[in-house]
Amino acid sequence: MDTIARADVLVTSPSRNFVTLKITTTDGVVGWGDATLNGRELAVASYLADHVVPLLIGRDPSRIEDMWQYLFKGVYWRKGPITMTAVAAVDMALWDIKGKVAGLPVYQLLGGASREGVLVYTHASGSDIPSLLDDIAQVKEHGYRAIRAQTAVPGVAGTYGVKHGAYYEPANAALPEEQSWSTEAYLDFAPRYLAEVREKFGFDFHLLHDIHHRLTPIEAARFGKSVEDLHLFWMEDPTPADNQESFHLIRQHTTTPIAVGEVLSSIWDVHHLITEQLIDYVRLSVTHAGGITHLRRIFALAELYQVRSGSHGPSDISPIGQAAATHLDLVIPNFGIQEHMGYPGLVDEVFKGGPTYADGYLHPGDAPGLGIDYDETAAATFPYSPKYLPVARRLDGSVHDW
Ligand code: KDG
Ligand code: MG
Repeated sequence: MDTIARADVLVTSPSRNFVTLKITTTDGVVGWGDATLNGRELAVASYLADHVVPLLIGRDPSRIEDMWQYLFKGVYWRKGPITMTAVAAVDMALWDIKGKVAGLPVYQLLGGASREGVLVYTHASGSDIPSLLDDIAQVKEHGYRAIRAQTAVPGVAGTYGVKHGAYYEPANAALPEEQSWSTEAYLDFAPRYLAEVREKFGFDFHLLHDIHHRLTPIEAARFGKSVEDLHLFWMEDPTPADNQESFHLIRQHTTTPIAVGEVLSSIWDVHHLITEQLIDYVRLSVTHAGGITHLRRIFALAELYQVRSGSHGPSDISPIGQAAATHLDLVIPNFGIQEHMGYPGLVDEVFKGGPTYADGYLHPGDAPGLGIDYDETAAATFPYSPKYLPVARRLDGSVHDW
């Protein structure tokens, strides 16, 4: 019987940090899994190398569900982003191996394509309204049918979501940068710039906006109400979802659709949001939510409540995680949209292949497994470089949600 012969945890930083799990079977089949958790990369690398890799050796790589249960239930300490990212990496690598052994792309193993391609949204941003409008014009030229629009807020130094150069990279410093925040300035400015976007470009594309957990429920309700005429595809993370109940309050006031999930990692983090129909899009990622095996279960629950998928796909999820997401997106009946930020150039030197983009859609391709390769020689030339997400402080100096 083919068993797991070895597993290696690889850390590289071709412009940004990525953690990758490589599983090799006794037959020489290699599976790749993404284990990148922005700003906490080495915690997941250690969890894998010190506590998971020794458990994998000699086990049957074809028993994906059993491996998932073993790593989730078997360890006693369940859930949380570090654990669920580590479990995800093993899960992805095993799906990659299963596809390679079968000679089929992973989406075929999951039931086959339900659509021709995966609708994606990308980011447009600016330091002010004119530069945001210029960026949207450029993004539209690349064929995107869905665009997330963010602009720096006057008086708020370092507003989240704004690109510096060609890419948005929030983990930007060896120690967390301190940024500022004013809810009043944001609530005054954001609806006005989103209105200008619709005024200039019309309504024939999906417009998305990320609030990044910055509002209280009643503030989020006010925001959602104020942009109803702009027909946003969604307002993302209007308030932290630690208290799932609090979304009842937002729902009572606005029909602006709501998307939540990028910092969450298990079905238990969203089950109330889903079963009470408090959100419209669930945004957990394959990489941070236990892999294909667990995210598929979350999407299956969501389907019963007419909640669609909208997975997180920033540049801090590696191309392996993005590939895994694209396979799942192609199959599930309640797919909504997939985030697609793209990567800085050096990333292509390490990660080879993966989904292809055309005309607003991604496709995972038909190579066996996840369809992506990792160049270990190139990766070794980009050593780990500590990078942290910023911290947000209110104008009075107190810490705000990031
Ligand atoms: O690691 C944090 C980023 O992934 C996050 O800031 C990006 O909010 C984000 C998004 O929606 O992609
Ligand atoms: Mg977000």
